[in-house]
Parts: sequence; C-alpha cells; structure tokens
Amino acid sequence: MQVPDRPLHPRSSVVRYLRDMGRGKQPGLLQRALLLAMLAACAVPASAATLGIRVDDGRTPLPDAVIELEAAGAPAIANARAQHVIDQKDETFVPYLTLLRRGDSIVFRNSDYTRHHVYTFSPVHPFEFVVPSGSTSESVTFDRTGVVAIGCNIHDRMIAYVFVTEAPWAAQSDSDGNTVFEDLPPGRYVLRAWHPRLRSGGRGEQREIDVPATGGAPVSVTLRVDAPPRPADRERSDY
Ligand SMILES: [Cu+2]
Repeated sequence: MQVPDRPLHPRSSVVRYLRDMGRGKQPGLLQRALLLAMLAACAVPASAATLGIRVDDGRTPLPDAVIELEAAGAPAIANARAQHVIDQKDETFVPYLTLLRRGDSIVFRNSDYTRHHVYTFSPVHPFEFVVPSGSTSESVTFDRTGVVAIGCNIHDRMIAYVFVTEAPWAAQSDSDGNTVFEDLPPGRYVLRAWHPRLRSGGRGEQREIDVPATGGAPVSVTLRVDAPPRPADRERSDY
C-alpha cells in the first residue's frame, strides 16, 4: 500500500488500507502505526456532527421535501456543474423531484413511444421543447435559484419539479421522509423546508436549530401540504 504524503481525506486512505488488508496484504509496522494515527484522527470529533431530519405532513412521513441548511461563515461550495437526467417513462417524469446546485444542468430523455412537449413558465428559467420518442433534449442550465415546475403540453397530468439551491447543505427526503446530513460543523443553522405540494400560498418552514458536536436528536419538521391527486382524478385529466 502506498500512503500519500498528505492525504486529501484521511478516511479514504483508511478505506484503501482496509481494502488492501482484505486482499491479504500484510501491513508493515510503519503502515500499522500510520493506520492507528489515521483512525485516531477520525475518532476525534473534528467538528463533524450528524443531523437527522424527519419531515411529515402532520400524520405521515413526507418524501420529496427539500431541506436546506445555512450557517454563518459556511464555506462556499465549489460548483461542480453536474448534469442530471429527467426521464419520461409511461407518461411520467422520473424523478418527480430533482435537487440541483445553481449552475447544474438537466437533459430530458424520452423513453416512451410517444413524443413529449416539455415546458415551464418558471421565472427561474422558462423553456420549452419537443422531445421525440427515444431521444434526449438539449441541456438546460440553471443559473438562478428557485423552484421550477415542469409540465408536458401534450399530457396534462405529467409534472416534475426542479429545486435549484445554493445553500451549503441541501438534501431531499427519502421515501420515509428522512434526510441525514453528515460532517456538519457544530453550531447554529437556519433550516428551510419546502415541498412541491405545499398548501396554496404556503412558504414552507424556516427556523433556527442548534447542532451540537454530538449530533443530537433528529429534528422533526411538519409541512402543511395538499393531498396528492387521486388516481381517479388522473384518469379524468386524460381528456
Ligand atoms: Cu408528454
């Protein structure tokens, strides 16, 4: 195993080391000492807390919520300008919600046998184009933050949401309404929560939270949202 002079991230070296160990390589004394030193560095809570956030609608867990965390003096995030894909399959946008960093882009893929006409009026970034069956759209780059509701001009019930953030920390809740933030510096944060079905005029939730070095108990967030469309409504909206 080769240990870099100045590992960018001590843990990745540990992972590599453990992987090599698993392959039967025997570490030397020096390497063993290095591993112990690296593990000790990880064990010290070097200002890294884990925070769980649970979102519900007052009764049941709420997937597809966006949680943003801001902190005074938070480091600026380097813009990786990632490209995301929103597929159109069975006349449904997949995924329903895409969380973007400002500067990221999206292409729309059409996996259906029918064409789709993707559009949005969102002031964040209005666009429209037809995506023929089996093809992929041009790339759309989002340079402003905010919410983009996307529809299809041909299939009214198709809807997707894009949330463009520049918060230092942001994540979307999973199918159980949970988000987990790791490696948070302990301190005071502003937490914002948003959901595509926020009740009309709803602004989501904003509050301050304290994150202790130990991580602390999960934070619970309740959002007032409209009920999802019923299947019967979806069928009627075909016409
Ligand atoms: Cu369509």
